[in-house]
Amino acid sequence: MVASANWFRNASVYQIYPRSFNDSNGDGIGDLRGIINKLDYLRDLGVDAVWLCPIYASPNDDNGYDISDYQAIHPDFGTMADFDELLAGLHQRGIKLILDMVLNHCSDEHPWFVSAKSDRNSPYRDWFHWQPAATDGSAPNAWGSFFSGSTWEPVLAADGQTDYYLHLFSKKQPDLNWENPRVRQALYAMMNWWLDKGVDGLRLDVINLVSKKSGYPEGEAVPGSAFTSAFHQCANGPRIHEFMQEMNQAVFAPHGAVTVGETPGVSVAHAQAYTDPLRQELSMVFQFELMELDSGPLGKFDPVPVSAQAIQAVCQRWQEGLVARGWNSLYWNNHDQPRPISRFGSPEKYRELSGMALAAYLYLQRGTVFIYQGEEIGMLNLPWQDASELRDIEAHNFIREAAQLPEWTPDKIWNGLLAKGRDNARSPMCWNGGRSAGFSDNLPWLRVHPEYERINVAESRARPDSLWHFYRRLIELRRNLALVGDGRIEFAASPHPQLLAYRRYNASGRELWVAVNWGDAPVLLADQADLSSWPVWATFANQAESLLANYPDQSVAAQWRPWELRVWLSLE
Ligand code: ISL
Ligand code: CA
Repeated sequence: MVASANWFRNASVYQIYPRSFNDSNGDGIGDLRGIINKLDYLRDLGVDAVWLCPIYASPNDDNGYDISDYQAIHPDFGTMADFDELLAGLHQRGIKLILDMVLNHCSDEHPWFVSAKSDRNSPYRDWFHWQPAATDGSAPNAWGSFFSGSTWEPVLAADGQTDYYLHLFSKKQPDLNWENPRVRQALYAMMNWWLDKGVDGLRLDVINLVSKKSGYPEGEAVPGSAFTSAFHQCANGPRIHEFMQEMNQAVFAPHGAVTVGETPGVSVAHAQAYTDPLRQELSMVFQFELMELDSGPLGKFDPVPVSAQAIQAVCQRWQEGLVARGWNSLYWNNHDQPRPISRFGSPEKYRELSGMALAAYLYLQRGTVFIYQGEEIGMLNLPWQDASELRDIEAHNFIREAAQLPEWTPDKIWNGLLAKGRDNARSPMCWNGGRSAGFSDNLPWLRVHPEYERINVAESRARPDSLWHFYRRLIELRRNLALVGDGRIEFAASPHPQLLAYRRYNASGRELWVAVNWGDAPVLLADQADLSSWPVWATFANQAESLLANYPDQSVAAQWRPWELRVWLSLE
């Protein structure tokens, strides 16, 4: 039994979407050797670990989240020898590796499912969720998929009977039946195989969906959809904690592996149960409340504005909710979410200033930080021309389904995709101002951001006051300041709706203050009453050292410039 790891508490993890990170062989697709060629970049940025999105054999219906062989490297990405070299190269630089594990479903081209689908008597039949058609031949119930349409796909058997299999995502991603202990044991053996190679942790894809309610109950209808919510019927199901604890004992604990569960829709209460160390389930989870703030009445593709106060309220709820039991992850984006400066910041007028404010405000809270490739140079959403440029199955299925629904006009659909489409995050990493932004010697699989000559790694690293250097200092500060990992947190009431602030503190009395003017408009706290509402603030400004700022000079406490950030540490 390996001591349970705690390295993750002050850590900053860098998420790599391999298809879009760096192409070493000129086929327009990122690959493992491309990552190997950037290991010194990761060391220079100072990250503590890498989360690597799926690299396994897959037909790429969902870009690798549909796995057809869990222990083989997709030929687009290279070989197992390349993987071993990458792992060694990371470890030589003191960087740990977290692999992505997709356990709720596999590919319909996985041999398990090929066998199950072909023969009702296959030994693999009950590795999946099968249900007979309803009496009228239709799907067993009206559950709706994350990727539009029904979650049930019909299969006509040789005897003329139609059975349906469950897929919460695409029809090429059949859900695995976790009620079957042989399924769980096979998945545990696979994960142990990777951890035995020296992998340090696992990111668990939609792990809170693996325990389904028996009988697949109908559930409530979802506004703006012809379907009920499969998600609400499957999230945090009846045996979920039993399964997490079994997996922890069989896989994580013996290796001291760090785990982060992706848990769409998780509440603070559920997260306490998943991440309370005494329960021995997961190290932490990805919650979605910050990511759902801008979802309007018709869902994620119906974006609404988000206020600074709403952001602080979510942070406060999660920070206070997990301070005694559990652990937070802290992230603004990933391969499923749009670029954070485009979404929450000021992409036109204050791109880097708002990027610095976003990063410091969230990443100096209590939790493990997850930075997504390109975030550190302030990459933005793309001005996509039309749907032919998009590659994401979620987008194309959404376009097809929404076109049938009266509340979705073509403009509303397209504006939703521009703002929230997952291709925004999957556009190739911009390394320099050269051909294909230095990502590839050929035409990349997905459009390169048209502003790559202005926004790229080489330009950002060459400028000492850039967002890239700010991230490097922030990552270093997080790792070296124990207060960030272990300190308590108190959010300050704000004298102005744009001003957000909190303090980190510990028993020794040291304090770290973080405050931001969240918006393009300057704020002047002229009114003495305003200032007095921040008593510590005014005092603090004179008895502390400035650790991090996004303006070169420290203006007076009353005046706040656009997106101004201040981080102060009390003197010893
Ligand atoms: O994409 C989303 C935005 O709403 C999320 O709903 C996302 O689909 C959900 O969080 C599950 O994401 C994970 O599982 C999917 C895969 O497409 C995503 O890339 C992965 O992060 C199915 O494996
Ligand atoms: Ca390649």
